[in-house]
Amino acid sequence: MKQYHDLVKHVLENGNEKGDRTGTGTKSVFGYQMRFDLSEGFPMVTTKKLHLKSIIYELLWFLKGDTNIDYLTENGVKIWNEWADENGDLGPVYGYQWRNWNGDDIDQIKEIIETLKTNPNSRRMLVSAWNPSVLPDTSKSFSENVANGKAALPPCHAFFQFYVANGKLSCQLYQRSADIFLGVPFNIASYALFTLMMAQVCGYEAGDFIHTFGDAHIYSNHFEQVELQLSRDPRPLPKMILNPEVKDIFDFKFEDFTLEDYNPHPHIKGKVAI
Ligand code: THF
Repeated sequence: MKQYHDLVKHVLENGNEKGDRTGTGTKSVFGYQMRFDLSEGFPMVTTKKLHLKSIIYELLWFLKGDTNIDYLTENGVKIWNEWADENGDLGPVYGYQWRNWNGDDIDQIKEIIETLKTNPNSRRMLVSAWNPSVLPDTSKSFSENVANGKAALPPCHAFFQFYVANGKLSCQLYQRSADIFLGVPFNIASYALFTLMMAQVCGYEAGDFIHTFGDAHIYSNHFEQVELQLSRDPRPLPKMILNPEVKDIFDFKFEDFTLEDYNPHPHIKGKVAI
């Protein structure tokens, strides 16, 4: 994953020192793009071990339209715990906006699948999680915002678009804010997986995943970790095999995914900024 290492190096070398909401401090750039040809392998970072289980369950949870962390907790996934209220709720975050935009019964995922099958030249195949009417009030706590019908956090991966050419399905994501050490490896794998799933159920080969960033930052308490990571040599990419029987995007289960030949370097711990 040369693309990821190039991003880390670019931000370390050119990043602005910038304060942030969490009070941690970052090195940050504005605007950057990576491209992954999904026929070359599954883009999982190999220079540290990634917890694929969290990535798969989080994606299945988004697709269910679920916004309570109980499903994640039941499956041993803790990555959303910090932001949920005492009932496990996060408010109208990703899954809600994807499947029931603004509470208006608009299922963005279903509509895109229909368009992908019937009018793949369309330039309107976008999904937005960014909904200004439910953005949180930053002077309030996560749980106060949820109690007021707002999202605990504004979406970081804010919107994405699909594109079909030569029988291949590509996906481009715009991520407004990106935690390069912790979040980005998850985000790449998650959208790459989503693209493979969408390609299978709509009858296309997988094309490219294009990852476009707004504020891409390395938190100051991750500098040591990224230096260690950069000192390691990237290894060949693994392969992701999907159960070919699944023909409906909402039917995928955890057991339908098999990752082959993933031989990463050991995990590197880092604290998440809240
Ligand atoms: N906030 C911050 N500061 N960074 C993020 O990446 C982030 N997200 C989501 C919402 N807010 C964010 C949450 N996603 C981990 C990974 C993804 C997260 C949150 C946390 C994390 O701690 N990963 C560890 C442990 C993995 C595990 O337990 O499964 C890791 O080492 O990868 C980005 O969308």
